[in-house]
Amino acid sequence: MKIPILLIGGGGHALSLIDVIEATDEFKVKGLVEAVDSDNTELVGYEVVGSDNQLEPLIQKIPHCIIAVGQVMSAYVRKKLFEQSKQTSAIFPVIISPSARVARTVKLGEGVCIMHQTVISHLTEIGDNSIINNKALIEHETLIGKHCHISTGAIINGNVTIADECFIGSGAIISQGIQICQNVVIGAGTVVIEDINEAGTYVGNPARKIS
Ligand code: JB3
Repeated sequence: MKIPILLIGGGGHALSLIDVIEATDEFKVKGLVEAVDSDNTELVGYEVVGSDNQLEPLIQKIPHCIIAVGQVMSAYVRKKLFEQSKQTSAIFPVIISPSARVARTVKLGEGVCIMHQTVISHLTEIGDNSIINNKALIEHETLIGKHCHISTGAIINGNVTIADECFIGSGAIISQGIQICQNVVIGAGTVVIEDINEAGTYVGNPARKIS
């Protein structure tokens, strides 16, 4: 029997996540939890069953949940919702698309979502509440922190370290062995060939800091 799961958030990322969940044999979407000021009532056939101020009673009824708010410029909302839910009896399962390839030794934190057609090689570790979005490639022995989003089609080569709360944009390339510190945003298509030791936003080939 499929496990009912609560999605916290009901926008674009929730749509991507719903498609991954619908493809699994493990989980079925039971409902969405929206922001207090949202007037959304449903999303592609799934009901909004409440808002953040009803999180605790909702989680008592449906303990498995996943943060379905995405992140681009900041991990703030995803991290806040994850930590708020963790103070209840919430269970954050790992969700893996059946079309993803995840090597046997990969370690995945709570609430990690591995989306369609991603490839994750041996001895890689991914921290709690991180998103590995559709078609991303993460090579061997890479360490990715908590609350990160590796966006669609990004390429992370071997032995890379990415600290907590980073965003790696679509199609970005991170060369082998690179280290990226906490709170870094890498724009779409950026090529990173040197370590990044200062929080901020980086774009271009080679990557340069713009803010
Ligand atoms: O790049 C890709 C493939 N996806 C992006 C994703 C990773 O991030 C997507 O294109 C968006 O840029 C973004 O998706 P997200 O976060 O779903 O954004 P948006 O479509 O704007 O929807 C935000 C949803 O989160 C809305 O339903 C908001 O009401 C909800 N939301 C915002 N703050 C919240 C909160 N929901 C709850 N429960 N609590 C909040 O505090």
